[in-house]
Amino acid sequence: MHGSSTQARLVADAAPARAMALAAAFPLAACRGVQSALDPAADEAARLATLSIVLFVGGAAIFVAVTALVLYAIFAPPARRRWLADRRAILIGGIAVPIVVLTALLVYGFIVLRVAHAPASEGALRIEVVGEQYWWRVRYPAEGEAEAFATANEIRVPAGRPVELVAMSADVIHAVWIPNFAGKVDMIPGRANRLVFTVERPGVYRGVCAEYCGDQHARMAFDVVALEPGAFAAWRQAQTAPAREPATEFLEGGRILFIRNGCGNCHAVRGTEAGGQIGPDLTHVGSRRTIGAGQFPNNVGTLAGWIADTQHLKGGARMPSYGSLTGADLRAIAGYLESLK
Ligand code: HEC
Ligand SMILES: [Cu+2]
Repeated sequence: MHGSSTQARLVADAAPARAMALAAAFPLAACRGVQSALDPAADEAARLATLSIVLFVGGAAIFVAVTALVLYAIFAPPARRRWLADRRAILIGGIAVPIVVLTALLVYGFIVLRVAHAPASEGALRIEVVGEQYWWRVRYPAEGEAEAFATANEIRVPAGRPVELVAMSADVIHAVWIPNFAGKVDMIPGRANRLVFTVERPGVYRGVCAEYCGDQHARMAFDVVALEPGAFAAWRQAQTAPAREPATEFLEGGRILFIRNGCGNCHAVRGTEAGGQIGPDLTHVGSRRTIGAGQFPNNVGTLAGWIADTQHLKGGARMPSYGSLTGADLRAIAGYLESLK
């Protein structure tokens, strides 16, 4: 009995300390992650993170110094703080120091940003990303042996090679932001803005739309996968291929239903008669990690749910709900799409 109550007291005593340790770790934990500007995975984001830290530390130092001076001016004995009213103190502290400090930070900022805006080097991989209400069209132009292809809501890049991301818009202003890789860049109709970065660390990251673009702006995200060069080449090769032939009668039924319900008017499935260009290319939709522009994990269940009630899951998306499809038909269409690896 005695032992357990001591133990209880020890646990109770440790609780505040543990809570404090947790509270201290929390902001640090928030810096890590798939969508964090403070956890850089590419050169450009690393430069921006360093710039942010230098500006923050500089600002904090100035804040502390000014606060100390204010407290001194209020609480020091009048005889000792008289020098504060001296003309020289004002000239140095009020004019000379701010000019030197701000000029130094400004020049440093210019140097960092000039490197960041340097044109892409020769061998950069060009990827065109088009913002649409409320999803991302992604195009890989032909390059050497590799043929051009389109995909959606997912960008894959090789690690160690410069990437030139060309940002465009099909309707209103969007902005593309992959915090772990680089800063934001606006997607403006009729313009092509560029973003250049080299990914240093393979992994899975997340990008978002960073400019309000309508009802579902908040549900306009995408997956970013950085691969080793070999794995990237294999992925690119697989994406240029036409869609897989259905392997079973059930999946063949799904393909027929896909065409019969008019899905092909908006979606392309290369290698079939579906050639629509209004919505995302679905040729290899089964190989993507998520659907609905980064909203739902990609599996037969979420695919069926998406098709049956698009407007409930993402009200305002430019795709109608297909609530009148029977369960069997939904399963077949979703199964077919899931098989398109
Ligand atoms: C009027 C055009 C239109 C029609 C018809 C249409 N869709 Fe879509 N579809 C879209 C648009 C636009 C999106 C992107 C919505 C968003 O995320 O904002 C989309 C998204 C999807 C997605 C998710 C793709 C991804 O990568 O996130 C799937 C799967 C899909 N549609 C399947 C279908 C099926 C199956 C049918 C037929 C039963 C169909 N669509 C009919 C326009 C259409
Ligand atoms: Cu947007």
